[in-house]
Amino acid sequence: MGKPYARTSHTPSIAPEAVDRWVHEVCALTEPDRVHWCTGSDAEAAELTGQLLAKGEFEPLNEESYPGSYLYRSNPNDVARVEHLTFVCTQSEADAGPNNHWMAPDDGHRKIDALFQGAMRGRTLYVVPYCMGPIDSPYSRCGIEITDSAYVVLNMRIMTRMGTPALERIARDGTFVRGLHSIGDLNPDRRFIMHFPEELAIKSFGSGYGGNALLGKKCHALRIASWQARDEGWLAEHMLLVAIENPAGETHYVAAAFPSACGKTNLAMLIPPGSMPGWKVRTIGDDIAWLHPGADGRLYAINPEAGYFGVAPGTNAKSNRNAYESVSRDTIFTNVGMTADRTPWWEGLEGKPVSDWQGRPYDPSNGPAAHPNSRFTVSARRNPAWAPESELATGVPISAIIFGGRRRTLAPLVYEARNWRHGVLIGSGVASETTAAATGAVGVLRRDPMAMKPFCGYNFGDYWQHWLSIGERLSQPPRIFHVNWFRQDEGGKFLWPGFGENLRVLRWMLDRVTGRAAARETPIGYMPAREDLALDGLELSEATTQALLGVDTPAWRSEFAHLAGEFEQYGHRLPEALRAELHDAVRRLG
Ligand code: GTP
Ligand code: SPV
Ligand code: MN
Repeated sequence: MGKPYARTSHTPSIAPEAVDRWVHEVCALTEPDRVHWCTGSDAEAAELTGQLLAKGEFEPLNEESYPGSYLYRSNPNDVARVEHLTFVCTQSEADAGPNNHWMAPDDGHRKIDALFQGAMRGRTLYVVPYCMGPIDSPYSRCGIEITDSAYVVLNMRIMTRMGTPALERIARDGTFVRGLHSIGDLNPDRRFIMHFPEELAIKSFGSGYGGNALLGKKCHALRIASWQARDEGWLAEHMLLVAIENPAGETHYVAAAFPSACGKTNLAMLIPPGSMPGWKVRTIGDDIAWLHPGADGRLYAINPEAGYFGVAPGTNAKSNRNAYESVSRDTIFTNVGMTADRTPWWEGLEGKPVSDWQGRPYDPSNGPAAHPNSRFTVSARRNPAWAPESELATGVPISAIIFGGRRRTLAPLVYEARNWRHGVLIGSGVASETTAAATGAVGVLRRDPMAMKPFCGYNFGDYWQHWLSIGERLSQPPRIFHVNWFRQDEGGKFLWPGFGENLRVLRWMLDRVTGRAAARETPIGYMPAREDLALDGLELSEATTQALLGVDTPAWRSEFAHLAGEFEQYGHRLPEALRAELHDAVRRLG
């Protein structure tokens, strides 16, 4: 039985009554043994770490080479986002749209509250106040996550501005997003991730994995925030944010939306290639951007996060030195392997694993040592290329928006939209091969508009309309581009070297922004000719360059026919202007 509402001596005096009342309601429902209000202090983190070590949930790593770092192994059935169990619960089903799984709010609450009933018996309930964005930014938004997982608390402490300053801001704002989370019994049959955007509420049960459990991230900063952004006139996007400085000292800010595990972290931390001396790249964000039209007609962006929850496999000193150096201390590793001297290990590193991500002795016949979606959690401040602009309350002005996907064929290395409206069409047409970031088959091509298919908290038709209206408010809109680093030959070999070399493509984009680079007009948009891209030293064959920079007209015709078919499911919610834009795009193919 629940206890009646009463502030206790453990309630921080700054906690607004609405917060305290909600904590009591949740206690009555979940019946925890203890309640802990998180302050975000070092001592608190040390204590939680000690508890996880004592229970064997954290494996200590080599204290000399990886100080302050731990390995966490999740339940093998709980290693990725679960899109089929993720719901948007709005009064009207059409508001969630065909792009979301929908449940009526009453049904959603009933279903998941039944699971929460008594779920925290014997456990500690943690109250985790957090702020998405710099504490003093008018663009930031706060939330409180209630969870029974100390692992979640420690991750939230790295990924957000967590603790007392956030609770103070909540008291000032008078509003916050309510996120309720329990790892439950990790039974996939009792696992749901539910969103109630009309109530600014999230309820997540039965998973401890990143996007399902760190509620500030995809649940709040994308699904709930995209809904708020539509109402308030801004955009919440699945985008990295990066500062690029040319040898003349000019800095441009670029935002890029790629689907999960398609290269955002890598691009955000790019190391300029030897062929581009004097260029500097600094990271503002690697996953989420909140974009606001500014008084000067430009688009301004903040990164709501404070850390990286990055894909481990493939990360090494050559592919992504900044990430590799970031994770050398104070890092939580989830589902990677380990070497004999307790060094975290994943595919793409030298050395030899002795245990795999499930803690078994490593045996190649069991598959990779690290789970393909194994991750590191680390503070953004650990990144040698961390940009101080990350703390700017006003955000940074965006010069270019890039969309991209993982496509073996069709999409060329780069093309540029004719204007904002055409850019919205290009974004809505993003398609990509599925990755290990979500459960289900890998390598299947699917439409992933603006890389937001799993994350848009409302109907895509309304969302595209919102994108079009944001464009109308910008007198100096960013230019919009599309890239594909993942073209392959018949043998499955990547045609483009990628990683640091991608800066060659970004350089062309920024030269387009400043009017310094030429382009040719093609039926799909503006493209560089071979000589417009600095390709020196790459030794790409003529055939490879042609494949990377060519437009296969018949294939694009069928691509657009397919897109037109998909648009139809949005019915009258599809903006007329987008239908007209697609019509023009088809006409240009002849
Ligand atoms: P999420 O955190 O899931 O949103 O992923 P992300 O978009 O940040 O992807 P990330 O940068 O972690 O890259 C995912 C995988 O793509 C890694 O295995 C990288 O090594 C690989 N990758 C990244 N950039 C490139 C590139 O330019 N070329 C190729 N071939 N692979 C790349
Ligand atoms: C993604 O899947 O896009 C991620 C990891 O960035 S998660 O936090 O699980 O969403
Ligand atoms: Mn992501």
